[in-house]
Amino acid sequence: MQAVRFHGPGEGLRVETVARPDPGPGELLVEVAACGLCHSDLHIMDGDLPLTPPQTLGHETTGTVVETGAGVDHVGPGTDVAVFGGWGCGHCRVCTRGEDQLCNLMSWQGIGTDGGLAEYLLVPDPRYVLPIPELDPVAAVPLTDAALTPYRAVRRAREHIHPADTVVIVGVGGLGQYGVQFAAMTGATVIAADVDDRKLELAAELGADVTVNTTTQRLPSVVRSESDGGGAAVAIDFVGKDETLQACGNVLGTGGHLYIVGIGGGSFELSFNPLFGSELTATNVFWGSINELRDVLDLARDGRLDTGIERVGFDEVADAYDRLEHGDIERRAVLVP
Ligand code: FEH
Ligand code: ZN
Repeated sequence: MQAVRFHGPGEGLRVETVARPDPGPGELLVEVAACGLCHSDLHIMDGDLPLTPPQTLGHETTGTVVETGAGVDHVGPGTDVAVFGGWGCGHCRVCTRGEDQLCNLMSWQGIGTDGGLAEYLLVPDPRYVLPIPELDPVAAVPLTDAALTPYRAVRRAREHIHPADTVVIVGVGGLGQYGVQFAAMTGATVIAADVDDRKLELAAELGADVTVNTTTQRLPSVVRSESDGGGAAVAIDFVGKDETLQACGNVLGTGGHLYIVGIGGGSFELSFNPLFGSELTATNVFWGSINELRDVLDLARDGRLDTGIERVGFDEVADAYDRLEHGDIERRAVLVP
């Protein structure tokens, strides 16, 4: 089968022919309908994660079950599925509560285990495939990561968001555009901040009440005026660099909460800062749980999510990652084998 293989930092990606996997006991073979290209893959290609190359990338996958190993009975060949990609050991405390993504990053689909940028994907456990009988598998593929991760952030932030509050979304790219949609569902005033007007125009279409281009506008003054001087109740950073984390700190009001989703490697000092509100809380967000993926699939089935995609073929993957790195992908680029 064809697969997009990573051979180590600086080695780039190669489309190669590799053996099609055979599912063993408890495993499933999924014929890939689509697999998303994620900004996190760029960090992987830069060597920010200790992968053992060669490795098939891709952690955002949908497809059709074509073969199952012994003992797999709840889903059979011919079933269209969304693949939960945060694969773990399956039996530790976080796995048994369905938050397998918190178990071990190096077990994940497309991180420590061959991923979905291929014609077929071997899934290690039937708990990781969720049937999607009412969704188009190609259109649904961003739900498994680009939507799932922001959903977890907003679900965790929900207890700190009242309808009269202001929520700031920093970075409205592949994940932030879903963060806007979920934040808008809370009823709060949603302020979307980015450096790219095209992304901000999309954010406004997807539910942002106010958009701020931080290259020409001062985010803190916009947030202060939108929040009657109180500052934002919640800020979600989908970039995660020093400057965006600092920008979030500058806009949170007293008792505000910062959710860090982007893995830009930045840091955020919670020490006293006269420009910050007091008693701030910051947390990072790691992908989403199996049941949160069920929630996202339900929202999509009910027509409540806008999941735009850009289809690419194997021979266009390298160029698509290059465009992603330069901010030239508007929705989610997805490989359709
Ligand atoms: C993927 C790989 C490594 C870290 C984080 C991620 C996220 O894109 C998963 O949502
Ligand atoms: Zn991702």
